[in-house]
Amino acid sequence: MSEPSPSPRPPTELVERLAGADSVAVLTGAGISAESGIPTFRDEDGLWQQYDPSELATMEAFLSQPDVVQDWYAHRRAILEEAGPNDGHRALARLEAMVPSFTCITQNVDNLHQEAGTEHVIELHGNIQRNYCVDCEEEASESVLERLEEGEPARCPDCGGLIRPDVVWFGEALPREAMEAAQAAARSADVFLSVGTSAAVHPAAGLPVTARRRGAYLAEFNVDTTEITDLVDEVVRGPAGETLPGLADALESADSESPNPSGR
Ligand code: BV8
Repeated sequence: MSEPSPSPRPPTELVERLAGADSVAVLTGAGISAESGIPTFRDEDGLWQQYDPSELATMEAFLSQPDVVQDWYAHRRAILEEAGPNDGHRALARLEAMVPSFTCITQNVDNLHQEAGTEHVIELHGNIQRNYCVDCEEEASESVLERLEEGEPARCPDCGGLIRPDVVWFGEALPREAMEAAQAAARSADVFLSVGTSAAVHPAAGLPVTARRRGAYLAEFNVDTTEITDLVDEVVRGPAGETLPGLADALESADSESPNPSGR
């Protein structure tokens, strides 16, 4: 069997910065899950090309057509059942073990960082695997959702309220604790990586800006330019499933060559 091709080597400046970093923060978006087969939002084949976000990812849309919105999230959970973390998610879990303080701030709702083994994950936009009743806020089990009669929305068995996914819709505030923890991580980061995000959605997109303003070395891992490309110190162009393993490999060899390897 042929050897896997070596991951592309990242720029040395970024590796040196990481090797000397106490605190590293990463903001991830849908792009890191693209190689797991999960559609992004704004790419040509993305979710928003087929659906209008205001039609499905707002409370107004949910209240006006709850069964349609519930079906859309059930469809996305079904895609997730076939998907698993990719080499990009796994590389971030490796990075976490090699730096003293590591925070993975994700806009994704797919749980793949946790499945890849990353321990310190901040979910800014919630998690599609969790659902709850809009009235009594009781967490809803999978079986409640399965009872989705054709055209009838799933309802809470206790109070009859509508069941919604535990994600942040447009116009909804992000979970306060998550946002405060993410801002603290951005403010204290020596190195901040923006991975697989178009940086189009706020307030998450403000985190790399905060980090850079507070002196972090800011690198962007993406296949394309984004709203913050002009701002970053370094662009690592390519699919995260290839560029992040290359970064983890390079940091690992830098650590093994240095007299006092970083890490916990
Ligand atoms: C709020 C739902 C206030 C969950 C989502 C300031 C300025 C401008 C606008 C606003 C602002 N403040 C608020 C707004 C309004 C709005 C907003 O930002 N609108 C934008 C569109 C203009 N923000 C909000 O409404 C937020 N709420 O601010 O509330 C408030 C305060 C108090 C009280 C009440 C209210 C809520 C934002 C969250 C919305 N929810 N999704 C779900 O169904 O999933 S947004 C959606 O976009 C996802 O959460 C996603 O995470 C997020 C960001 O998208 P990306 O992850 O970046 O994905 P995208 O497809 O855009 O890009 C993919 C990238 O990957 C691309 O760059 C591509 O090149 C790259 N890529 C592809 N393949 C790869 C790759 N990179 C590497 N490797 C690859 N293989």
